[in-house]
Amino acid sequence: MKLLVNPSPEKWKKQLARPVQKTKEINKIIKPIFEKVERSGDKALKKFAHEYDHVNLENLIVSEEEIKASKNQISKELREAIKVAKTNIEKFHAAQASEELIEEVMPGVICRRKSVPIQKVGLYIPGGTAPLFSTVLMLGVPAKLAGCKEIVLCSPPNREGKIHPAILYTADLIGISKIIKVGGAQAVAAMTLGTESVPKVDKIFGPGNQYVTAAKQLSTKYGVAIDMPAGPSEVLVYADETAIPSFVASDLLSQAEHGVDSQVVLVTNSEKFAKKVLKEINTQLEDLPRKDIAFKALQNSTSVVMENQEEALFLINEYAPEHLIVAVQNEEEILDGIYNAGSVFIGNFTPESAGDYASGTNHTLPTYGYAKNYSGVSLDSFVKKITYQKITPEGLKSLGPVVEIMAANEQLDAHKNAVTVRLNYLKNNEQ
Ligand code: HSO
Ligand code: ZN
Repeated sequence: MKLLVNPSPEKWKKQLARPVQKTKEINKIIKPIFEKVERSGDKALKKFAHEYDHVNLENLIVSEEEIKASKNQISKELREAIKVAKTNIEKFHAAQASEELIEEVMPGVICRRKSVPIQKVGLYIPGGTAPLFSTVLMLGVPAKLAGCKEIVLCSPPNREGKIHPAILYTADLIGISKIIKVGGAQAVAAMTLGTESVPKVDKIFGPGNQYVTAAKQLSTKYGVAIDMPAGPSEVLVYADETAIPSFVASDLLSQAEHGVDSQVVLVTNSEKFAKKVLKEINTQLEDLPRKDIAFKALQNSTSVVMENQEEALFLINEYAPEHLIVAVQNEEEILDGIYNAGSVFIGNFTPESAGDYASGTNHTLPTYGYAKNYSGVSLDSFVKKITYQKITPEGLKSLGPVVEIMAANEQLDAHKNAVTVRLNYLKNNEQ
């Protein structure tokens, strides 16, 4: 981990810059995948499973027996933990529901707005080194609460042609039954275009590697929406000497173990504290099974000593971290100064892991600086809002002339006429 002491903005901006994504080369690989899926459907998906997942699949759809069997393939303790997490996530996301809004803006002119579920959603759950069954909760729970009609879950199979039982168990617990063994860009292509086994969806959610991310971007060209653009996961910890070095080190490492491209940043007002954290990182790293991954991630990571609080806040907001941990004495003052962050973890006893799994907030968050202009996944991500207006004859009498003059000045006479014919009708039919 690199240590910068009171660096100039140019210096830290350069050091904290996210790696440029190699979209051009990746798109060259993604486009033919979409074309093959479009042309050959399930047949193409099976071929990809053979090529990339090294497995020959007869059926892409996970059978009911496989789903039922998953329960006994994971421990009772894990099942109970998943249930607690599910309840918390449900509570927090259910509380996000907004009531229908009705406003009579002038007499007889009534405007309404209502949330309506996105009908068909696709959830992508990565497999690989860490089976992210927690992501099933983070995407599946709000999808169910929102009332989405069709929920499709895609996840890559292992070499035995199976999806991790914790993923299946969690999906079943939420009530998701359409689970398909397909991973990578081809999964996104399948949910975008539809195949014999995979329904075409309206919006695709979920994390993934660069290929999945690029495929999601491409799917938007086909009229599919995506949760948000994505890059590697990241955390920024802002701590002072009231924080505990071993806690801070554990948080930085928990993010570093996600992948070699993860970014972790420590910002502190004390060089002494920064050095203590770095020492702790080295100690804790030794015992981690994923220490090779975490070690590599730490090589691209930075500790910044920033004695001036205002400058520290400027750095945090400019970096716009996906996860921000605030472990300082004057936490409320700092929180007031934060306007760019995906999710914030406050105080010494709120590790990022709590939000990753079970506190109730969503862990699908904007990375790569997108916290400047995107929110994390929430109940809102699974609905769209339809507006309505109803105008009474009285209402049109007052609003009509406003529209007529505006339309006339935009030189759109048909627009004006749509009001005029009605006002004339009302005049002629007045008793
Ligand atoms: N930190 C990840 C979420 C996660 N962590 C899943 C563990 N499992 C991105 O927010
Ligand atoms: Zn995590």
